[in-house]
Parts: sequence; structure tokens; C-alpha cells
Amino acid sequence: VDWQRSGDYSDIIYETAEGIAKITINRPHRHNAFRPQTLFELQEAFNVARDDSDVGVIILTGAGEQAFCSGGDQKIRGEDGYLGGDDDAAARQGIGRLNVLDLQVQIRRLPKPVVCMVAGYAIGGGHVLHVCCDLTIAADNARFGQTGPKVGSFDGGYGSWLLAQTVGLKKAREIWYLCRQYSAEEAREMGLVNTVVPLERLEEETVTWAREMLEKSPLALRMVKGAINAVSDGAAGMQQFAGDATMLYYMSDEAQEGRDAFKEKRSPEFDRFPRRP
Ligand code: 1HA
Repeated sequence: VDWQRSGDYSDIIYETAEGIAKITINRPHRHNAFRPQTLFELQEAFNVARDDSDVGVIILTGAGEQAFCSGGDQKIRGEDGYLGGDDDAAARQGIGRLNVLDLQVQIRRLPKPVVCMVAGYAIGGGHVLHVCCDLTIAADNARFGQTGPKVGSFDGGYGSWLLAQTVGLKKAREIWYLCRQYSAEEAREMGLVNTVVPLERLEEETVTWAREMLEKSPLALRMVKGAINAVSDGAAGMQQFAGDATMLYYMSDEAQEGRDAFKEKRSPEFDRFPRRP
């Protein structure tokens, strides 16, 4: 794949090719642990991918073969969250952030499939990110797990109940209470990942899945993602799904008649539209 790099980022890499955007967390010296700056950049990159109408599928991954992401960078964890980088006013005042939560919501609400491509560790907050992605393709060296109760943290949001929805309640409790690590094969058996491939074939396989999705109707994929998430996102999920219904309605002659009548200062002629059974 002929990836074309763009954007000016320090902690991530943004690339596109063939309708696919690839977003790579690039802090391999910390097993791709994230700091606030990393998350600001990820949010920016996901926005770019969302707005780019040539992009149909997004891959989220980590640099190198050792780790997808090891969660929050514990070395810059302050008293109330994570600190850094240099141009973050809150960090300069010693105020921490938990802004990975914003990224989780963004991935869930993004109306295009997001595929997590995992080599090595998906641990802690990095594990939660993979749980939030639509699909996960794992290399055979991948290791999955939560560490919160070991390092003084927990994710009671998507990290808990979306995980429980994915692997079942008993398994989700085991993952959080014992903080064990699970192999790629164990993860596949519990429905936590979609497939496992040899490390050297990881990107090839992920791109194959992306290409298959790119052949499908973008609107159908958008609606299915929204529908699946609506059930677990409650009112926020319904709000997004309702927004998609509005978008489709705007695209109809019936809705456009309402707009046109207003602009032309006349009564709308809705009689020409059927009252469907
Ligand atoms: O729970 C949340 C949140 C909840 C709610 C709202 C927001 C949240 C935001 C974040 C999080 C969290 O992510 S909490 C969980 C944080 N992460 C961890 O507890 C994982 C810590 N890392 C490890 O347990 C291990 O490094 C490892 C199992 C992933 C790999 O072990 P291994 O192969 O023995 O490598 P190791 O030598 O430990 O790591 C390589 C280098 O990467 C080390 O650098 P060195 O100290 O030798 O210079 C190591 O310190 C560094 N590193 C790895 N993970 C992290 C890290 N440095 C900072 N933070 C890390 N997370």
C-alpha cells in the first residue's frame, strides 16, 4: 500500500491510501502510551478522516511490533489526570486530563468503520481504545488486558460495560479483577478480536478487510454502525441515529419542498408526497 503521509504531528502519524486512513500512535519508547498531546492529535486526525469524503475506513494502530498502546503514560500522570505537552495550558498549571474519554466517544460516533490493528500489547487504556473500535485485527504476538486495579485506575465507562457486552459479564469481571494478560488466540475465542494473523501479515489482512468494506454502501455501513451503537449508547446513541435520519430526510424531495417553499415565500405543497403505509 502506497501510504501518503500528511499533517504536522509529534505523537502520531496520519496516512491515507486507497480510501483508507491509517492513524498510528507513535511513541514506541513508551509502548505507545498516550499523553494529553497524543490524544489532541488523535482527535484532530480522526476529524480529518471523518471530513475526508475519499476516506471510507479508518485504521488505528501503534508504531512498531511491540505494542499497539499501553494506555495512559504513567510517567506523566499527575494528581488528577495526565499532564503534557508543552503548549497545553492546563498541564502548565499542573491540571491533569482524562481526554482519552473524548477520543473513545469520537470513535464510537464517527460514521465510518474504525478498525484497530494490534501488534503486541493492547493494555490498560490502550485496551479500552481497541474495545471502542468497530473491529480488531490482531497479530499472533498481541497481548490484551486491563491493568487499572494494579496501577490505581479504572475505566467504568466503555472500558467496563462495552467490554462486558463484547465478552460477557463473567469474563469482563475476570479481566478487570485479576488484571491478567490474554493471548491473541484467547482474545479471539472470547470474541474480543475478529481474527488473528501472523505478525508479518497484519497490515495486509487489515487492508483486505478495509477494502471489502470499501466495496459496500457507505450509507448502509453508517446506519449499521449507528444502530449497533445506539442500543448501548442510550439517548446519545439515539440522538446520533436520529441525526442520520434527518440527513436522509434532507436528501428527499419532500424535505426540499419545505425548504424551497420557505425561500419562495409560498405554502409548501406536501400533497404530492405519498403517505406511506
Ligand atoms: O485507566 C485509564 C483511564 C481511565 C479513565 C479515564 C482515563 C484513563 C486514561 C488512562 C487509563 C490507563 O491507561 S491506566 C493503565 C495504564 N497502563 C498500564 O498500567 C500499563 C503499564 N505497562 C505495563 O504494564 C508494561 O509496560 C507492559 C505489560 C505493557 C509491557 O511490559 P514489558 O514488555 O515488560 O515492557 P516494559 O519494560 O514494561 O516497557 C517498555 C518501556 O515502556 C519501559 O520504559 P523504561 O521505563 O524501561 O524506560 C516502560 O516503562 C514503558 N512503558 C510501558 N507502558 C507504559 C510505559 N511508560 C509509561 N506509561 C505506560 N503506560
